[in-house]
Amino acid sequence: MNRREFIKISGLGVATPSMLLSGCAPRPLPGDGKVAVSPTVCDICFWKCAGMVHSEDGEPWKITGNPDDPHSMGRLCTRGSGGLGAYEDRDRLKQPLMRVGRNGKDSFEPVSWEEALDFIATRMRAIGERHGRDRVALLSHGSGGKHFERLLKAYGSHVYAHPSYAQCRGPREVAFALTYGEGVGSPDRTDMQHSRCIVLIGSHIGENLHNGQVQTLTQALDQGASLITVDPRFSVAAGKSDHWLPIRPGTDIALLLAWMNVLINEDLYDKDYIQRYATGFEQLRDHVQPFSPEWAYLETGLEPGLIRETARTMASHAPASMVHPGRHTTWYGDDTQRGRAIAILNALLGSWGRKGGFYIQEKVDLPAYPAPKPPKAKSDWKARVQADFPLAPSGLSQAVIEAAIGPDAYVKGLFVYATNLPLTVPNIRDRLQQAADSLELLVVVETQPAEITGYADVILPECTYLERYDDLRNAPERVPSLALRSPAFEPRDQTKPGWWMAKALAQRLGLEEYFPWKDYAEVLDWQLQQVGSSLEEMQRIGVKMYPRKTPMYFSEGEERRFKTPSGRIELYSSLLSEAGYDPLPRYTPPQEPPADHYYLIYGRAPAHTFGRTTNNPVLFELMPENNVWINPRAAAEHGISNGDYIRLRNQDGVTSNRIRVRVTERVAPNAVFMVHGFGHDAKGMRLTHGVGADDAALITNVKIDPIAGSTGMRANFVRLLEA
Ligand SMILES: Nc1nc2c(c(=O)[nH]1)N[C@H]1C(S)=C(S)[C@@H](COP(=O)(O)OP(=O)(O)OC[C@H]3O[C@@H](n4cnc5c(=O)[nH]c(N)nc54)[C@H](O)[C@@H]3O)O[C@H]1N2
Ligand SMILES: Nc1nc2c(c(=O)[nH]1)N[C@H]1C(S)=C(S)[C@@H](COP(=O)(O)OP(=O)(O)OC[C@H]3O[C@@H](n4cnc5c(=O)[nH]c(N)nc54)[C@H](O)[C@@H]3O)O[C@H]1N2
Ligand code: SF4
Ligand SMILES: [Mo]
Repeated sequence: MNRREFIKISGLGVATPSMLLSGCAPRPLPGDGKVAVSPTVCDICFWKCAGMVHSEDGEPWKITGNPDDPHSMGRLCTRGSGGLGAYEDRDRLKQPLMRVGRNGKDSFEPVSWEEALDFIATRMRAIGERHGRDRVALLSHGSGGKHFERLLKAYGSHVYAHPSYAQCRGPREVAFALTYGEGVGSPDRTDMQHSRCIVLIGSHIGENLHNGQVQTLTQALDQGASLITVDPRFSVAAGKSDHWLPIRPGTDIALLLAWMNVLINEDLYDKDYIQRYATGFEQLRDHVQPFSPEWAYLETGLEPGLIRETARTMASHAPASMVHPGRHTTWYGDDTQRGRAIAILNALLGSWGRKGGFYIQEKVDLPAYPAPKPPKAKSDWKARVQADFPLAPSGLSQAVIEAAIGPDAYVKGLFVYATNLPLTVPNIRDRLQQAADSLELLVVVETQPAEITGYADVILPECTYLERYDDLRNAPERVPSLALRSPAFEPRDQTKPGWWMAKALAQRLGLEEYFPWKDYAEVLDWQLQQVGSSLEEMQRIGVKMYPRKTPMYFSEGEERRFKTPSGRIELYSSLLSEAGYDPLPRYTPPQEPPADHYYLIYGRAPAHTFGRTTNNPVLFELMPENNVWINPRAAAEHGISNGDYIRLRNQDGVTSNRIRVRVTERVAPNAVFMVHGFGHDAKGMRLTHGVGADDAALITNVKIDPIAGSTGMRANFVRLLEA
């Protein structure tokens, strides 16, 4: 294969930010035109709120929450309301693009859909003949990825990974599955509106705007629930808390062990629940003996009295006492153990399966559209791609990229759908370039000219979620429901929905039998007919609720079998023990910052989702750049003032873009905080290009979790430099 270079798609014309924004001036109320309303499911983040898109004479007006929707409770967040900006963004991809090499220089040229799809199908066939059909992988994030998953399955490949596992909630899902036999799932099954006590460990709900969760947290607080927030930063949630525990970063397991120590030694745990459901209590009791609050004080910096008091508060409200499992949990590489400690603490409080703790999820029993069963995969891909992580239930994005490097690579073709890998998977740019060099086919399905497109052979422009159907939302939750995403507008330019691309490729590969429908409306209507609805009905109502078939909580004194090897809640994990890992959570002290360095902490801001919205003109207006939070003490030491621009240099000598300083007491003197998703170097994203700094660039020390295989990103440190 030829070596190929990373190409930055550049803007097509010269435009000033105000020109780029001008399409998005606030809209007047509708005039005399024809107003239409159509249902959607928001795709700006993964909470999947259902809403209604309002337009006048086909022109966008506004998006509102669907009042019947349990995810949004009728209200969309800032980002969801700004979703029209994704449709109107002038920098969107407009047509299929293909890499061409001329005079030793690569560039992208516009091609027709025919040409792009023929090229992909031809390369896929060649890979199948030369190496086997099991060698094409998919990396995807978001609901539309399903269409490509179906395509690859039909083709004979089963290699897929989503960054929502190894870069996000993987460790907590593995931890809860080891303990309770099932994960937390999405939406998180937290029964917050009934909680009397809520513990947030680095979960910054309020900045992390998972809509329904923010609303239920608020509801709980209005009803007088106690809130305990563990965060080295004075987050929005910390500001609403009864207790803020400003923990030394990376020492959460020490705190969790000390809390267990108090609950057990002061006899505050739910004895009946533990006796009825759990196994391994004696081992746990012995294990936590050395971890007194006094011991934890030296690790965490939190007063022993405060640790005792908060443990007692939790116990006094149990079982309506919920220690939140967090969501983005890939922190320090011991994340599955931290997740286990959280799961065990909840078992001691008896909160799993109990009102105010964690409810039992249910979804609609929705049949799939009739199609033949896809062929079995020819090889055990996990044994080839991620053999070191037998307990990881899902694909690891970084391992799939690794498995695409070199002449003997296992992965020969790769589809990337809606994930901007260079900013998403830590320390991956070089490896991604090497993978691109080795791969015989790299297809990127995108809406924007994001960084990932620069590595592609072919870029397929998808229309936004406002211009297409996708699968029905059928999420496991409190009350089962279905929600419809339907097109509010015709796809702009030459963009197409993912389902259309997958079907068109299937036709070229002789796989039509797996896509035996005309278009996606037919699939949805058939499915809805099976559950007493129709596309016509859903087009009107958007969300339909279904009755639960089983109770939402364990009933009093009920016997239950859990899906663990022992059939019980495993405080002591038999699977971890058999696989040679610590069967009870063990604390490993975190790395200390080198001299003159600060802990690098990152997170979310209400106005944006990662890097996918920073070029959205509506949301750009709300928050054009990120800033770096610095404690006044550190600022004074460096002679830095609020509003100054500085650069950050990490422990490995990597320097960031310039970033504006926010001097604030809300971050600890030994740490700095920044919002993820800025500092784009993709030229085609003209609004956001070069604005703010990218935390991913500074995350070069990656701590792989030995159990979940996920990428811990928080063991990085920065110095402050003049810009
Ligand atoms: N450094 C650092 N890394 C992180 C995180 C962090 O905080 N810091 N967070 C981690 C977490 S929690 C997660 S979940 C992951 C998220 O990782 P990603 O899902 O990769 O997040 P985004 O950067 O938003 O990239 C989404 C891409 O999809 C494209 N896109 C948007 N809508 C559509 C669509 O409708 N169709 C198609 N085909 N493409 C679309 C966007 O243009 C964008 O390029 O990142 C993880 N990585
Ligand atoms: N507005 C908005 N909301 C979002 C998203 C978004 O992009 N934008 N993304 C969504 C997604 S996919 C996810 S996964 C979630 C992520 O949301 P969460 O799971 O809530 O957040 P994290 O990013 O892990 O946590 C960031 C918090 O952890 C704190 N922290 C840092 N180090 C430590 C430590 O060592 N110990 C403790 N206890 N705390 C620490 C930080 O100060 C910060 O407040 O957000 C979701 N919601
Ligand atoms: S929380 Fe906000 S961005 Fe996420 S799906 Fe709901 S409305 Fe959309
Ligand atoms: Mo995430």
